[in-house]
This record gives sequence, C-alpha cells and structure tokens, in this order.
Amino acid sequence: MSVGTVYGNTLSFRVSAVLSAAAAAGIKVDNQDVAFGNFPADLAAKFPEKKVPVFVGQDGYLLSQAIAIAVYFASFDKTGVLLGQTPEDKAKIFQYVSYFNSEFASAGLPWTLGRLMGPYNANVEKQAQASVASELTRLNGLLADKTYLVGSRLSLADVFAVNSLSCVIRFVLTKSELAKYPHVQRYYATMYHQSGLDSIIGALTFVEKMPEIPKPAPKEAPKPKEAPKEQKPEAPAPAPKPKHPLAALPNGELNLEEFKRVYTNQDTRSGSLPWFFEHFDPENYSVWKVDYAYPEDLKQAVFMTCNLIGGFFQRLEASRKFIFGCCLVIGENGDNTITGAFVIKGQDHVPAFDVAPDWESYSFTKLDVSKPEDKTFIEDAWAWDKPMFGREVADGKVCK
Ligand SMILES: N[C@@H](CCC(=O)N[C@@H](CS)C(=O)NCC(=O)O)C(=O)O
Repeated sequence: MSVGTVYGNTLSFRVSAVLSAAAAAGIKVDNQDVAFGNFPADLAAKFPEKKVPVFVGQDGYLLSQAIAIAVYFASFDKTGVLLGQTPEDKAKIFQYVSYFNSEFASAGLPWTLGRLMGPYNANVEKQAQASVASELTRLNGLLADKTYLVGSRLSLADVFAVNSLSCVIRFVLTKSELAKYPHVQRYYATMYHQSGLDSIIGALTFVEKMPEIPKPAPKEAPKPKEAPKEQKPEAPAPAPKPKHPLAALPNGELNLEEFKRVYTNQDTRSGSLPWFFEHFDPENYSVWKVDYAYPEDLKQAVFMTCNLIGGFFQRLEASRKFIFGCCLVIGENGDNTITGAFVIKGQDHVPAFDVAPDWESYSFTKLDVSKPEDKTFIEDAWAWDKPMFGREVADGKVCK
C-alpha cells in the first residue's frame, strides 16, 4: 500500500531525490505532477511555501522540504543503513545531504535553468559553469577511493548526491566534459541504478551536446492599424520614455566610459588608478564605499556570495552608464562578506543604486578622495591585490 503522495515534477532533483529515498527504503509512494511555477491552490492552502516536493500521507500527514520528506521515507528502512548506524555516520550523511541539497544545487541550477527555461544570461552561465567545475574537481578527488559517500552501502547521502548531480549531468554538462571527472562519472552511473532512478526518471543518459540557448519570448505583434473612419483630432504624441535622473546632471570633467576602457586595458595600480585620480571631478561625481548590510547572513560558500554580487550588478543595469565599481568577497567559504567602491555621477547615491530592488541590502558611505585612507580604500577595492580589513580577497566582480 502506498504511504502517500509526493507532489512535484521529477524534472526537479528534489522531487526525484525523495522518490529515490522511498525506493531505497522499499516503500511505495505515489507521485503527482505539479507544473513548474503553477502550484495548485488547494495544495498552497496546506503548503504556503509553494515549493516542491511536498508530501501528503494516506492519513493526512503533511510534510514539506525535501530533506524532511526523504528522512521520513528513509526511516521505513528496517536496516537503518540509509540514515547511518553510528552517530558519526548519521552526521556525515547529513553533511552530504545538506551540501547536495543546497550548495551543489545552487552552483548548477542557474546553468541548467538558463538553458532549459531561460532567461539566458551568458555571464550567469559562465559563472555557474566555473562553480560546477570547481565542485566537481573537489568531488572527483573525494570519490577517488570510494564507492559510497559514507560507509559501504547506499545511504541518503548518495541519494541526494546522485539526484543533485543529475541537475547538470542530465541536462547541460556534456559527456566529454564529465569525462574530465572520471570518479564522479563512475559514481554517478553506479548510484543512478542503485538509487532506483531508472524507474523514477528513466534510463541513464548523458548529454552529447549542450541544449541551444532558449530564444527570448517573441514580442507581441503590433496591432494592425484601423482605417480612420472619419477625421479624428490628432492623437497626442506618446509620452517620452522617462530619462534616468542622473542623465540630467552635467557630465563634468570625468569621462566614465573612457575610465572604463582604461580600467579594462591597463594595469590597475600603474595605469587606471593614476588616470582616475588625475581626471576625477569631485563637483560632478562622488565615490562610495558599498558594504553588504547583513554580513551575518553570509555564512555560505564564496561563490554564492559572488553570485549575490552578480545579481546585484545585473539589476543595476539601468544605471550602468553613470557608475563604475568593484565589489569584493572578502573572507572564506562559510564566513565572508562584501565590500567595494563605486564612483557615480552626482552626489546622491540613491538614484544611482535604487534601480536595483535589492539596493537596500547594501550600506553606502561617501568617501573623500582627498583623504589618504579613503583613497587607499578605493585603490585596494579596484586593484584586488591586497587583503582588505585583514581578510583575503576571495573573489569579486567589476560593474562597468
Ligand atoms: N528548501 C526547499 C526548496 C524547495 C525548492 O526550491 N523547490 C523548487 C524545485 S527544486 C521549487 O519548488 N521551485 C518553484 C517552482 O517550481 O515553482 C527544499 O529543500 O525542499
């Protein structure tokens, strides 16, 4: 008899993960498809997060969150192997479950979703590919002498690992790329069969060619003009596109576009920084220190913090003509923060940054270029070659 129903589409690795946990535990559960972005209203009443997978038991027991559902299913396993038999094994299993449900998935999903569903963004994809490559390199080393992640039999760690790996291996990471990580490839193929994925998502396949970039949705066709029945008074001209508030300010002496070219083409310390301070026009431009306002929330991998900066910069697009800056991730995996410096047109940071809906997650402090300590901060933030505030620069991004 079925224990209940898992809602969600098996294209989602978290849905296939809980279904393989059930298969590995030897219990029957039903699966009901839920289309992406279309969480049914009756389920939403029970699961306000509106995220899949969710589980409704035969007896009405409700459970959300993939890990919780998988643990529930795994607890039916009489041998206890799926959840680990010693305190050390149990904890290790959860270390991997947690990593594959969050970090590894966050590294790969932007690449897969960009290719399969759009919107596609070349920079996001490049960054995701680099993150996946670095995670796979690490995993390849880890798996060199292992059949299973923990112990000598399939555990929930392997269930989450193979499903999370499938996010990229099923859809975007080509077979030839995967071959660079032979231990991951071997592990994936073995776990695919052992975790029952053949019967959940179908036969094991590899990607021969990365899917084409999705075409953007076609713009709405213009409506055909109606033939004028009678002479009408002339229609008012369409309202002009609202200009960016910083466009109205004088351009002054600093040519930001030229500075961006200099920054791209010249050595920062010997070329672009001297150029900047020679051409800086404090009447019409200002420089700001930009810090992440909630560093206590950044207990995450460096690449995730860097993705956060990438998203922020993308959302600053409407102001790009009027700003230049770098944001750096300082610190290490699990404990890092963001700091950086921007030069902007005008003296007020709000119109430069409020085009990004997440601008309030950052704090802005005006810098005085004539003060040596502020000048040094700008130099270090744009050169990225020294520790900042005693912390190593782990990564960073340029907004130009
Ligand atoms: N923390 C949740 C995250 C669940 C989640 O983000 N699910 C994705 C699919 S993997 C989702 O439902 N996305 C929204 C949607 O599909 O509409 C978990 O681990 O279960």
